Amino acid sequence: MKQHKGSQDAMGLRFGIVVARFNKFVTSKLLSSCVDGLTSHGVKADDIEAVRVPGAFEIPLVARTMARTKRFDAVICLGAVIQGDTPHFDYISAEASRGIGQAALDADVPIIFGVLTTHTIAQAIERSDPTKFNRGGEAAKSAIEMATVMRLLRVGEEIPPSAEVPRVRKAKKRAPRERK
Ligand code: INI
Repeated sequence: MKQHKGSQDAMGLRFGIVVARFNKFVTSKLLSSCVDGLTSHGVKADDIEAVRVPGAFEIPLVARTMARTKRFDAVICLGAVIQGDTPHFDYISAEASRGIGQAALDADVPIIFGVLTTHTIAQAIERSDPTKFNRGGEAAKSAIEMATVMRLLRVGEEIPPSAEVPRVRKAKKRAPRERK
């Protein structure tokens, strides 16, 4: 049996990060652990681009747009949706997860779900603590594994994953010929 496995050697790979500002006390920690995770596996700081968005609801569109540029081997989404007293949580978390999954399929680029969805603030603080299991660092590892395994699978494809998207020229419209 042939097996394909990603690695944690991220040298030369490029990553996009989309990070929500909502619950910044949590998402800023996710971001720093994610960047540390990438650079500690060999990614150059210049090869990481981060975009901030208002909240988790806005993440999918920006992640999809970044992924579709084909400038990144993977895009990492970071956010924190914390349950309150209203059903708002359900709408935001459902849309973020559905949208991020859809964006990856649309763009054909790995997009990593590093969005915390927790019942309490304490749970969110615990899962973003850089000294403990941290979802930002975990997201970095998943992104590297997915980027490397996709490179393996794509050997032989004509367009490498991080190549620029070729511009498609629109055909000029010709005036219809007059019938004789
Ligand atoms: N956005 C979050 O990222 N986390 C939350 O917990 C949250 N709550 O609870 O409201 C949240 N709301 C904002 C939302 O993501 C959008 O930014 C807003 O609705 C504008 O579209």
